Amino acid sequence: MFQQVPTAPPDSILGLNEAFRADPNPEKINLSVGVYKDEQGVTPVLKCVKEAERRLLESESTKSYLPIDGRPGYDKAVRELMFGADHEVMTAERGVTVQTPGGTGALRVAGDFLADSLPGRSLWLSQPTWPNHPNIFTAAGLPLKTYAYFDKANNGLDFGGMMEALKGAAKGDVVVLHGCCHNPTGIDPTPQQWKAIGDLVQEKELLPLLDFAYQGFGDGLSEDAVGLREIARPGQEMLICSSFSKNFGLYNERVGALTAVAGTKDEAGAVLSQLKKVIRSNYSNPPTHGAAVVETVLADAELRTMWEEELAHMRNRINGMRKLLVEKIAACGIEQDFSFIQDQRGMFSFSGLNQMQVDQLRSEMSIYIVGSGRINVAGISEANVDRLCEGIKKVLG
Ligand code: PLP
Ligand code: TYF
Repeated sequence: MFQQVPTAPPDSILGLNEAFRADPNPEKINLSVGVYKDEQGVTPVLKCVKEAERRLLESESTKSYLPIDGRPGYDKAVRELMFGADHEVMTAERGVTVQTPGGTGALRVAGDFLADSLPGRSLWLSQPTWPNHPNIFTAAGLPLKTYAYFDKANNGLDFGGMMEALKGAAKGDVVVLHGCCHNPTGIDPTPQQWKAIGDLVQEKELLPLLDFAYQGFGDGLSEDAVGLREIARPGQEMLICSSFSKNFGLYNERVGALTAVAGTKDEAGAVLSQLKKVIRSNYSNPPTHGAAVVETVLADAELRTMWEEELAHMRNRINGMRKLLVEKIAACGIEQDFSFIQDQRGMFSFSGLNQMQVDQLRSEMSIYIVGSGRINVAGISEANVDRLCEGIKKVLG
């Protein structure tokens, strides 16, 4: 029977890692998959995580199942981290959270919930977006539409085009917004633009779904939540998909969460019951370890301070590499203006390089970036930046 099964194409981003590994060039540079790397090119385990794991290993007394919605302490800590303890969503108790395997798990549970409980709506994705978004929501059976996002001419946000497209959304349609550090462009709305997005969502009665995978990687934990807090007006409904893969470096532990904010506490309870129904028929209940680590760190003053410092270090290193790259590009005699890289935020930068130039970087220099021209800035270091600039100069011709 299996002879009828064709080979599926590899993941457009993760597939590049395999090609990189197979490349024998000792000077190869991997700027593809969005994983943080330190100055030495290593993706470290955070010290706060190691310490939380040490404590957990000592105190763990059972491996029994978690509840379907995960660890209650974790779920509450996730909401507090996003909104702050005093926010109206918290005091009105209109938010419910389920622990999920990664941000990807949160997106899929959200997709299944929408297909089951609120059918018939279109889901709007930014153009471009993370390539797994269309995969996940198509698998959940949702009809997809796109809104303009990237202004190629100015390497900025096409805010006019975005608002124009979303004005065409029907009441009840779902709008996927990247909470911060947009993947792949690195371009986020300003606080004023977030306000206008909040107004539009409210006026048109749209359902915002925030993908929040990089809190703390842009400008800071609360700075990166300005969009989320602007959207979360009194009574406004929303969905938020959190990931702790990047900001806790817990990639392979699969730690995420889906938070649903309803109009009232009772409505939130009904939504929670539906989310649990979706989870039961999917993976039954989540794994505990990574979420226990996050919960432990967030609840302990000493570990939390340690985490915030380690997160700030990752953020500052990335933003420092943005500055260095822009300076080095100018210094090596490239005339084209790349200063926009410094204004982008998060792990990624849309470099403006086209597919042909990306292919040439790979074949002639063993420099790996995503076909869209997306560079993982977190993969740049003092040790490889000169060779990267040499490559960019070469492919620009
Ligand atoms: N959403 C965006 C925008 C991402 O970049 C990622 C990256 O992996 C995810 C979701 C998924 O996160 P996770 O690795 O926790 O599943
Ligand atoms: O965009 C990235 O590089 C990260 C990692 O299917 C990733 O979000 C990439 C592709 C994928 C899962 C995670």
